[in-house]
Amino acid sequence: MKTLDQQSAGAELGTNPVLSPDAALSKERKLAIFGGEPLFKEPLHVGRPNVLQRELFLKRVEEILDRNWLTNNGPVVREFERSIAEYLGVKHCIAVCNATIGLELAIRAAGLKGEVIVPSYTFVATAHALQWQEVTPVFADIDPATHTLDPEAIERLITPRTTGIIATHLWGQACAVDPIAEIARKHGLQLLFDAAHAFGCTYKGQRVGNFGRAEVFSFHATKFLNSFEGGAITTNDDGLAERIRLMKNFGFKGFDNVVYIGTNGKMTEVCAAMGLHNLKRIDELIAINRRNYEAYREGLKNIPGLKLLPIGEREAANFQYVVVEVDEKVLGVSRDQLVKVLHAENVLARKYFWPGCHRVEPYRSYYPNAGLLLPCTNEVAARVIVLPTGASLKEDNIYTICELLRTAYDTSAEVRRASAVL
Ligand code: T4K
Repeated sequence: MKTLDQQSAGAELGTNPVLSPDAALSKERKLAIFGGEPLFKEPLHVGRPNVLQRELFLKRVEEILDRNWLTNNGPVVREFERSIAEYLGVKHCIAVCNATIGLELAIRAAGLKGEVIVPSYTFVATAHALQWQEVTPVFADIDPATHTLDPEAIERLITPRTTGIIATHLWGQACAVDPIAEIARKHGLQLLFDAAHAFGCTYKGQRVGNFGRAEVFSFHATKFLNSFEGGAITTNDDGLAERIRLMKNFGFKGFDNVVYIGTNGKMTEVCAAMGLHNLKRIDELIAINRRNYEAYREGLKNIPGLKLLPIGEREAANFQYVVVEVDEKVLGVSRDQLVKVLHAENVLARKYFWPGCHRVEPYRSYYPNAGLLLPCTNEVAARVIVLPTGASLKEDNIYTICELLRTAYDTSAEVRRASAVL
């Protein structure tokens, strides 16, 4: 049997980022931030798409073209939906064009109105999906240990106008499902989950996709399981599934009968083919991410001031985000200065989800004081960096990135001076 490294090397992964010829890390090497040559010739992205065994995917595309059925609930979309439902052990899966539209459909079909409690520390699409449906997102704080919604913070924000909660399973790990579900039950609130990051993850041994009234996944190109663009809504509620199916197809029930205000949320056949192709390789994709995560853990373990967020210690996780917290006082370099060091070397680390939804428009104008109730969100958003991972990254690249971070620590005084003038 091939090792993961061999499989990765044999797969078509796009261009592998290689070290610049004379830029190997050594004591004498000048960091690019000081004018040295960047360590990597090509940018290393956090969300490089995984495309394994391209020829098999292209064969599926040929079949679609031969069939001349390109979208509108075609056979590949139906197979993708069945396969997801089976994998998750959920009754219904409705494939959609992306998770943002998926969230809007779920919000509308579940009848959310007035105010809905969401984390501010999430991708802005979670809040936008509500606002787009003219529902007010009310931002609750997070647990700094997991970066996901703090159940106690939710309860403090419930008003007579509150109709629901949308909790995000962040970074490929489930949020505190049971305590949040208990609050929703106690107050008669609807509960949806933004599961964009959490395909393949479990909570108390059960796969994410089965909780609340519905959960919404993303299969965007940057997700470890991608369908170019795409998403899926999963639910065990027959009535809700039926409404979502109608709503995603303009509200059509039969040829000429429109029964709802609907939209166009359909997934295309080619997108479903990509999703299905990747779903068949899901164990391999998770194993690659896990290998990367372990390599980072090893590489970062002796660098003071950098803490890898623990993932997958008690539950199944997909390891698709490598999240590191920067303690400026210990490292001697701030998070933003560290990002400058990395970007100069072509390591395009991201500051997800800086600055938090409450500090971007329109929310910062609508609720200028929201941050007063979000101390943990503000702190976490200021110290997180997300590092590159995925199938296109080699283990060596990871150790090089870690050495680079070590150099930033060793030369922190110079880094602070250099980044001040950039
Ligand atoms: N809820 C949550 C919690 C989410 O994180 C997201 C999306 C959603 C909901 C909504 O799901 P979708 O509607 O998208 O299905 C990216 C993604 O665009 C976004 O899907 C994702 N979350 C978010 C966390 O990251 P950006 O704008 O920060 O990064 P982007 O798209 O520029 O990609 C990151 C890097 O990946 C790029 O620097 C380059 C590289 N890349 C990207 C693409 C698209 C490639 O190498 N190839 C590519 O094809 O949002």
